[in-house]
Amino acid sequence: MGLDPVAVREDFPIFQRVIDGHRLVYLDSAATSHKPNVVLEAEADFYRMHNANAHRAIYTLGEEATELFEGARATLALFLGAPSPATIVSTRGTTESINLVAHGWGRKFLKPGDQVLLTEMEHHSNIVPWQLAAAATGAELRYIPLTDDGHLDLTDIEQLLTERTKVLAVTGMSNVLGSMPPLRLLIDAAHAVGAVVLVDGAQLVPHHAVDVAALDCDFLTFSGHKMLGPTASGGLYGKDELLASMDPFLGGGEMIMEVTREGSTYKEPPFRFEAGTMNIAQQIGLAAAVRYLEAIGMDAIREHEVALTRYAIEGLQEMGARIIGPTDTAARGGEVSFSYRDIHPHDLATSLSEDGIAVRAGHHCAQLVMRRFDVPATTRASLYLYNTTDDVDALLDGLEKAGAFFGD
Ligand code: ALA
Repeated sequence: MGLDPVAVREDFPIFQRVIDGHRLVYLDSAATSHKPNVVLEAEADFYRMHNANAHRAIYTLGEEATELFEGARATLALFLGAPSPATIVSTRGTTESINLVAHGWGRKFLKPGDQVLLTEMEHHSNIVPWQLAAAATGAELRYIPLTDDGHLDLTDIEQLLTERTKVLAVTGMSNVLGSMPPLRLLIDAAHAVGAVVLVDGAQLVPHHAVDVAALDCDFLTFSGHKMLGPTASGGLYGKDELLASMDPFLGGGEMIMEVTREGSTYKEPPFRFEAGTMNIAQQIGLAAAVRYLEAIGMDAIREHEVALTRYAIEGLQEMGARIIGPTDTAARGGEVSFSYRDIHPHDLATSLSEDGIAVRAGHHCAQLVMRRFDVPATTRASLYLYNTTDDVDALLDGLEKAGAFFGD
């Protein structure tokens, strides 16, 4: 049986909110998702019953905290098809994970003349860390362009992906366009020229089953708060040998073997990359989110979102909205960017908010995409497992109302 979003909503206390007399119509899960009771309880239970620092204490609470924190790592490893928990580094999310790789791997291994291949659909968090690494090492950045319908334009891929390419960093699902690049094909092509591949999974992992072993990516980054987990939860998957070859990102307590006046030696991964007190409660909450997603089933979630995305795109098109991104739902997720008449996205979002409808308006931290499609900003409705066709209908009604108010 398919997913029942109405039943799912019962698990999320926030949907009891009434905003200015309206029910909450939340269409901004690409920015952050809401949290079911099981996640809120898991985090609160840690603080109520087990709170202590992990990896440091020999007393009962300390052992429990360590066990729960390491248990969360094991849960994430299984969820992503990773070969062992040691290949999962706990981080505050995708931004930190990409910075970790750009710093720990990029600054160590990139040399002048090497190339870093990105795409024009990347979020700033998968551009800026590489710009910093390129500036520090003398490497060059190159970009895979986009087609008019918002997919990667792979026409010149053989000129872009060469033996000079040392790393390909690519999103698994665009936060603006929704497009899903052909990861397997890109990973195989990158490996054929000796490049490593980082997949930005911030939008992909919450919405689509991911198996890092089958994908054969070298790194995968993800954010817990976009997949029903707490803010400041998330992680980095990295292949064993790559993580082992990397320099630490942050220095501090618990990531060292020995510290002398002259220098330090470091622990093996993942602990080498986990300096200081970690996001213990958040990772425990994230593990609860993963168990919740698994109980519903990632395939059921994907199926629900494909149908709802199709419904939203068709409804928007019927109203004359311009969809910025692919309209075919086969290779895209539920991040639906659009412009409507000539109404500025901020005006549109403000007008929708008056009816309790939450959408994001702006450049979505993806200015290269805005430039490519020649728009200063878009309005974006993003869908998740708790959204219904009623939510989409509310959006369409809200647009009609805004159109009457701002229209010509
Ligand atoms: N990256 C998040 C978004 O696309 C914040 O909204």
